[in-house]
Amino acid sequence: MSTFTDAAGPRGVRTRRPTPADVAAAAARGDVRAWVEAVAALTEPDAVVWCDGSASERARLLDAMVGAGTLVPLDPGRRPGSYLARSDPDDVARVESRTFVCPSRRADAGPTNNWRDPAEMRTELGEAFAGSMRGRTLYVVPFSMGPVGSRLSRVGVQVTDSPYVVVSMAMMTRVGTAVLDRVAAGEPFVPAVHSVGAPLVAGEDDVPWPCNATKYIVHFPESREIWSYGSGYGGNALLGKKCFALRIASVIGRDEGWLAEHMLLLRLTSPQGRRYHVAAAFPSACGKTNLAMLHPTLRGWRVETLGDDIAWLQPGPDGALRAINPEAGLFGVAPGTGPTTNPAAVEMLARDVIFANVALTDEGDVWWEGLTPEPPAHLVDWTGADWTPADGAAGRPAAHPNSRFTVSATRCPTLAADWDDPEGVAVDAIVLGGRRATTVPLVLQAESWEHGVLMGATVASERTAAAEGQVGELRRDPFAMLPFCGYDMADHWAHWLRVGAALDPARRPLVFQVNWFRTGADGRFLWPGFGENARVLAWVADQVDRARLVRTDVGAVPSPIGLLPAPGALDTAGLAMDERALAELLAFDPGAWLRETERTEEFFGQFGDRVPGSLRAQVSRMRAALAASAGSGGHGGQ
Ligand code: GTP
Ligand code: SPV
Ligand code: MN
Repeated sequence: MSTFTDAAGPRGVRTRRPTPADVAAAAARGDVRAWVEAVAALTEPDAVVWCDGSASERARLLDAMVGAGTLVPLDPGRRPGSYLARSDPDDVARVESRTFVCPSRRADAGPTNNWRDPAEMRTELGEAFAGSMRGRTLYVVPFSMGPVGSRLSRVGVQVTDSPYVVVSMAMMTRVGTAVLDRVAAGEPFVPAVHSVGAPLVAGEDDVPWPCNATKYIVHFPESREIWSYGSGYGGNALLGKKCFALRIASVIGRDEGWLAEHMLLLRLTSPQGRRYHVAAAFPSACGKTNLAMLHPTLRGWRVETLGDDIAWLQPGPDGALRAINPEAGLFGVAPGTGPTTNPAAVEMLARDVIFANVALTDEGDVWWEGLTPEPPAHLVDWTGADWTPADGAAGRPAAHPNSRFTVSATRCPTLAADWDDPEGVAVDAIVLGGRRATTVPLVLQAESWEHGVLMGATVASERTAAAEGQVGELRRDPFAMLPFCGYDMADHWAHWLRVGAALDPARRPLVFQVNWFRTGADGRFLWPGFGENARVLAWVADQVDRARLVRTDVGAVPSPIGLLPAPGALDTAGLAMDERALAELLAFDPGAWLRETERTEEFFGQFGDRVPGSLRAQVSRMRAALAASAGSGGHGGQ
């Protein structure tokens, strides 16, 4: 970490404050130093510090944050090297309503993104960022998404006035000066400007979690720029994650022939030692981290973690779809994480973790709903107030529903030894899913790549606490990318079709849809989930084998909505479930699916003629098949 310049220098020389356009011009020249100076002249920090991601830098920043009250150190005996951050109660999740995608033409953002004219947005940003870092330090954080130097990786530089963001970025990405060397050698970088938007007036005390009621999370996909203002939390502020690795990278991938997706990445090994790589897309807080760290209940099967939130997938020279996890850490949902649901995560969180918005125990440890069956008798809740189980009974959770942990991937006990292989892994199966109380069966296989793209395009899910909005409301979330695609969603489907066409048909991944969240008449989940999800993965692996090897046994039966497990093909031995519940999980209702296809056509309507013709044709075909099936009165499935 080094202080090489004071913003007062350039400020004194300049005749006018640079605009965001001036800042962008410096970045476009590939001149990191000039870009940083321009940002500093715009935001007027007290000092500029270049970060290197070192342990000493981390220690210094952590100490300073403890001093400032931003972090509460946890008991070193119970939770070594770990801290709790309590954010401002108005800064607890992604703000989709303030997330903007600003290509020059509105149509290129598509109907599901908030678009603003880029010139107008730059004017607004110029006003917001003017002097926004006064009284603070501007940190320069050079980072790589993916192993440094891999042909699948891309680099960025984030400037931020939040030490919390610096420490988090060093866990979530590969921060280091090697990135600056690559930029100096001509590699393009994604410039990411972040300010919490809380300038300090001289002599005034800081607050533990500075932020601003007005927020901007802005992307300029054409110049690959990110500007984030007003929030210090998660994907709003750790700009390598959703802003770069999904919104900007999806656009880079569109232009270069690859995919940046909201997907976990895992390796499944069968009792026979056969290996399968699975990439799975579920919306926020719908089970990616849990599946990525799965502890299989099926004997002899093993899951290794490669990534838990984002995958970059690229057709390889071998005709396979090769994938890497561009991140280096996990920013995972705390509530619901416990010894029975995710034992590996509990082990992962034993040390060196930064928790945000969980509860604090009287012993200086952390707690959240689901960590233990019974809550402790007394806690300090995520807002800093006293809490007892009576508060929980009254509907006031001790941990915020979107409370999270930040931890380095190397702390993950199920991490694959070769998780940072620069060549990535060849994906055998793509799994898509969401939270659906009704309609969608436990598992379904696509008949073709095109059908798989239709499945992805029509994913719907009940909203979670990961973003602002009404929890539980059903919304379309194509490929779990609704809040994360940096261009028109229908173009994204067309791009998926193109990428599939570029693959060797013999190596192209099979596509599946899953739903762990179907409920019975009593409103309870029909499927036990978690470790038992291995049964579904084992069927997926079996189907991959049937497609790739010469195997004649029947694993699936066709239906109007796709391939369902053949009777007996899904291993349910030892599952404490009655036959009726199992049948209900795998059944489909032609009437409900007919309504689903009508809603799909309605949904497609907003994208006009950008929807690929082959997807529309498939919906029509499915409709006809469903009408015939409904007419014959037959219920599908087992
Ligand atoms: P983001 O980090 O927001 O992208 O979320 P994620 O998809 O990684 O979600 P995560 O794995 O953290 O799961 C979020 C919530 O879903 C937790 O409260 C889990 O307990 C719950 N969950 C995960 N898997 C299952 C499952 O198989 N069944 C049920 N019923 N709940 C699950
Ligand atoms: C999500 O909301 O999908 C997350 C958390 O993974 S955040 O990084 O805050 O977007
Ligand atoms: Mn996510």
